[in-house]
Amino acid sequence: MALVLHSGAGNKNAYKALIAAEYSGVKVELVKDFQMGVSNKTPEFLKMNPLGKIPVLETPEGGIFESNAIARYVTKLKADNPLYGSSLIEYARIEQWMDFGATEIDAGLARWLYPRLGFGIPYNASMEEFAINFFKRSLDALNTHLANNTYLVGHSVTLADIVVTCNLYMGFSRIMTKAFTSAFPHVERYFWTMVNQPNFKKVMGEVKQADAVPPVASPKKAAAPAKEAKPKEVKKETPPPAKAAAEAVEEEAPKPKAKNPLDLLPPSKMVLDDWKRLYSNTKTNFREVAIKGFWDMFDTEGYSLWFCEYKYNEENTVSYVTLNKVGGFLQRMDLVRKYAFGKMLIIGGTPPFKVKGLWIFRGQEIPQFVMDECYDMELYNWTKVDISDEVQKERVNAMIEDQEPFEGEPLLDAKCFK
Ligand SMILES: N[C@@H](CCC(=O)N[C@@H](CS)C(=O)NCC(=O)O)C(=O)O
Repeated sequence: MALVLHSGAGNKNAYKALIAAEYSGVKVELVKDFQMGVSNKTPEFLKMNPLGKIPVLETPEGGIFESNAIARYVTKLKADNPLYGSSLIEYARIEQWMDFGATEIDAGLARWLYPRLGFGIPYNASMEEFAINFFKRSLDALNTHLANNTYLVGHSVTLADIVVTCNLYMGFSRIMTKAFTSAFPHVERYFWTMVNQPNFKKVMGEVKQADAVPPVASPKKAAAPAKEAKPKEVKKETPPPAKAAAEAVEEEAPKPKAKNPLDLLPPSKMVLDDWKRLYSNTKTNFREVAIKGFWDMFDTEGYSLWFCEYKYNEENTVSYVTLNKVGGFLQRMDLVRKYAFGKMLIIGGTPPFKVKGLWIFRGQEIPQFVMDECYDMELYNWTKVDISDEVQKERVNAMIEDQEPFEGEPLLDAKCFK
């Protein structure tokens, strides 16, 4: 009998086991036609979880409730699962971060979000202030840890990352706007890196950050009876336990896809793909062939060149963390691949490493949708290249060809976005 997870399709607590299952090669199926308020009230369900809460995992040996316990069980079905680290101390730290997720992130978020949704404790402005400060303290600690660590424990994804990301998911998608999260840049980087991992994406789909703090639900709405019985649409976030009150935050219907504004610009004589090909195919005489070819084809009206420099270079104290950070940035720039080319240099023989880059964007400005959708952009200072200045032009050349030393220092690595 396959393992059956009893939950709606978009439940952040159910995601924990589903993502762990993807990493572990374990088959877990979501129960069919789950209806909140109906399916979780049946005698069969209550036998598996007397609390009547979801998620519940149905196994051949009976039910398991509590999402962390379910995720642990699924993880342990695979012998020596790397999701549980490779030593006792790693195991302990994985457990530590999972507890942190439950008692700091989940609890902190609940105190802030649920009163606004009219669930549980009634909304009160000074209690909210306390809740936000409590939560910020937790996020600050997480941010400090992530300044020097790509993952919570060790050098790859563990169950701690799965659980804590699922805990953060509700915050990012429901209440933590960009204005709030920008104070925690490492948490931002971590969260977006995690939710874009293929095994997370398969389960969570595309994650979007909340663009506003939900308004306080009116007492009438808050007190309204649960609409739990309404069947859920697959792949949409199931509101938190407060589904009754969560009426206040209606799900939006998908909007038709608008044409990219860059496609509306006057045509350019420069074909970016030609440049990308020339760059990739030039193996010798790079300066004479590729760099010369670049300036021959560069269209100053259709494209612009930009230098970028990481704002927090002093934090780049660990080489692989710095490399991962840049790698993640380039992954997230995928949305602009048709309209951009970039070089990112990781500079220095010893830490802290400097990260500097060169980008070509279609149009005369950095495209707004990139600024809006790729949070890394804000972590860099951007300066438009003045190509009438020979010194700046030569710097462009040096960056394109990974010149070493670069500005007097060796290169740790050079990455290309093409
Ligand atoms: N600590 C539990 C939380 C379970 C929970 O609160 N589930 C909510 C949905 S996210 C629920 O079933 N609420 C229904 C209710 O409170 O009756 C876990 O991690 O599994």
